[in-house]
Amino acid sequence: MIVRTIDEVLGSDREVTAINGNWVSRRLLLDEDAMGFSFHETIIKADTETMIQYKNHLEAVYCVEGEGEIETIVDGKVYSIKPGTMYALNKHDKHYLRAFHEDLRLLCVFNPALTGDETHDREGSYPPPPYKK
Ligand code: 9YT
Repeated sequence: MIVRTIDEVLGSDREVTAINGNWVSRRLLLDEDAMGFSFHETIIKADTETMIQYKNHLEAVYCVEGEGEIETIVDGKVYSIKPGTMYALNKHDKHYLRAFHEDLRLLCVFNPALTGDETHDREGSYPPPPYKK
């Protein structure tokens, strides 16, 4: 059994901030926890826009606080995000993530699991997971 609180993650090496400061990710479950996925609470800072495309991962996101939107870049479709909204990037969808005038608080699951300190590269992606024997 793994039991962990957000207070244990805050300020630890499981709390990762985007290079541009747009988000902070508190990684409650990581690859080393051997669940087959990672599980994070992510705060998207108010009044920010972030381009994301997870080429090597699938991600599902559930909003618990704040309001914003995603825009899929291939077709310009805009989807509003508010508490109770879930979106799944099942096609490695390239998108903009925008938080409106308050922080967005999101719960995120990644498959494969993140290993710990990943931050977005210039394409808004994370590197592939390390090869495992
Ligand atoms: C929703 C999203 O992808 N935000 C960027 C950070 C990511 N969720 C993470 O690493 O927790």
